[in-house]
Amino acid sequence: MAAQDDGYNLDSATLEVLRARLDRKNLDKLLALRNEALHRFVAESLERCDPASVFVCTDAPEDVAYIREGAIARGEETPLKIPGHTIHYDGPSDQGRDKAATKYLVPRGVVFSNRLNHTAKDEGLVETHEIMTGIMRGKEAIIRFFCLGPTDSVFSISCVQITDSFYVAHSEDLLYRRGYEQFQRLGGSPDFFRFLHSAGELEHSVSKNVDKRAIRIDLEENTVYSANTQYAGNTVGLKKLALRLAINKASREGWLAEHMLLMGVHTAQGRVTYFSGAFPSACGKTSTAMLPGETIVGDDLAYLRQFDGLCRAVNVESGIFGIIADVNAKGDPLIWELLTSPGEVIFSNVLVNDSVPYWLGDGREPPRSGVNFGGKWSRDMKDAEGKPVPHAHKNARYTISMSDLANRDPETDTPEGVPLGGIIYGGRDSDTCVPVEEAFNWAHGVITKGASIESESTAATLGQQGVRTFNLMSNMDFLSMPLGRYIQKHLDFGARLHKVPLIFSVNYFLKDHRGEYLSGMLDKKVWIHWAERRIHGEVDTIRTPTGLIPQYEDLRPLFRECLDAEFTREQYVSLFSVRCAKLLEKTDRIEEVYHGAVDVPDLLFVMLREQRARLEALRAAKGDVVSPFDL
Ligand code: SPV
Ligand code: MN
Repeated sequence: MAAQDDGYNLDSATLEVLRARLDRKNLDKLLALRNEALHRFVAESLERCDPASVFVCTDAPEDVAYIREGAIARGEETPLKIPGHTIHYDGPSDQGRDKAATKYLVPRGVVFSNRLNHTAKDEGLVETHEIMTGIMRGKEAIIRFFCLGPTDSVFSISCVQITDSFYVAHSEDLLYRRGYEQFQRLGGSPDFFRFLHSAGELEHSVSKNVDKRAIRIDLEENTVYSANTQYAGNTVGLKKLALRLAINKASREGWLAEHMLLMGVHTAQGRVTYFSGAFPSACGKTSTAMLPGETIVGDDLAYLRQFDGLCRAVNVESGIFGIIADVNAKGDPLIWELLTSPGEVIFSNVLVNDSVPYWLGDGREPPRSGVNFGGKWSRDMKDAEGKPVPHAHKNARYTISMSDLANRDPETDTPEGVPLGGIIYGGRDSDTCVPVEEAFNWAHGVITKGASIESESTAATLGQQGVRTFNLMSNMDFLSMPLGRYIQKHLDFGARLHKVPLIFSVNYFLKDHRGEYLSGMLDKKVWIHWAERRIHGEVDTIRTPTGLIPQYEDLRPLFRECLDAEFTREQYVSLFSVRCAKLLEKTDRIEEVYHGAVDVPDLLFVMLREQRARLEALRAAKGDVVSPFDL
């Protein structure tokens, strides 16, 4: 051990590496954190990746400015016309989360779900180390510290990110709470998350060696490695990579780490009720959190804990990495305002012409030509099948800090979080589930709502689109334990609460026989206000085989109040009819998913069997599709 003047002991080999790799100023910033586990991780990473220089970023504004400017100086971002706006491009094969390249490193002998992509840890680590060896040569490595959840809170998780991408480090600054100070509070504890990322060799500013793309998760070491990719879902460690570590940590500690929005729903009388909501990517999560008249706490990730028998939740993040397609002045006025005013915004993978960004569904005529993630684009371009090439990618995004939002909830940074009144589970479903339905109770909600989500696939992950995909709690892509065990954790969590949040399913995507949507963009406001009234016991319900649905006479005034719109009995019937045949097919599919999976609670099979029996009875009595007036 090498004793230093201030009494902090660090082994001399580690100290030597750090001294050789960092200049005095950066070394001081790093050593001031007095954390042996951190210093070892940094030293090992730098030795392996071999960057030309290292920058340690504290919470100081001048350090953060260095990163922001570095992204532009290195061509990872280019300024746009509006001050503060920049554009970043990911490569053509780097436009979404890469599920195939993402694997858990599982020690031999450990039982892991075969639905989750994994590989043997010893071999996987060797491969990862090989890929990482020398990967930062000639580049500058950035070391940044963040806090997941509010700082100085029981929810806080400290994180260190090492990356050679100024774009990644800049995005993280908009998306997460700075955590250098929080790291000091750790008092040397090794209980923090570690992320090592390299975009690898770049060609025209995008990752070149895509065949060597690897995202590897080591749950034992709370460490994630990510190489040869730039897309934020694969690289911003704090986002989906941290979620995988957090799900594992939460399950050991008795709380929940969820892919959920968090919002305050406000009544005209001034009452505020908090909801969380889990939706697969691109299914209306951000636009629910950003509903006009309500307040946003977060749009993507939430931690839930119990305090004195009540459920409280926080936003893990402090910014939004949102899908930009279909954001326009009419449907998302608040986001539109932000994306068209001065302030810090990173656009990714949109079309740029004359320093102005354009995206799909922005309500504007696209220019004749420009540059997008594929390079030069022009209106007359056709793909291999002769179809016009769209001007931007469907999964193009914007990155903003929530501090700029006028509708940001005042409790967003409260260390004890907000009390949760309701949880909504949604998916993209054109023909099966009603727009809103309450579960009979917590366990019924966990099993038949959260654990039964299906969604027609979208552009947020690489692969075919429009395929109905099972997505447990919309967390399927991020699960770090067998499905059954994760469900049991939810059941246990509710069992410890004196007052459980009510659970609802929602579906914004029902279509008629012509393929037209049956509900309007903002109807979600009515569904959530109905749920709010249920939480306060102010409206009654109609019982169906799958849950409790609204009565027509309660929805009609809500449409008037929330949207100043008429809601006819015909609309009600088309939206809220019980589609027995479709629901039976869904019940079969869900049961099939869990068949043979490890550790699935018996209760799940019992509840699905009971649901099937109720649906069959209704179908036998009243037919395949039953009007809510006939229930
Ligand atoms: C999602 O796809 O759910 C996102 C964006 O929130 S990503 O970072 O890609 O996960
Ligand atoms: Mn998400």
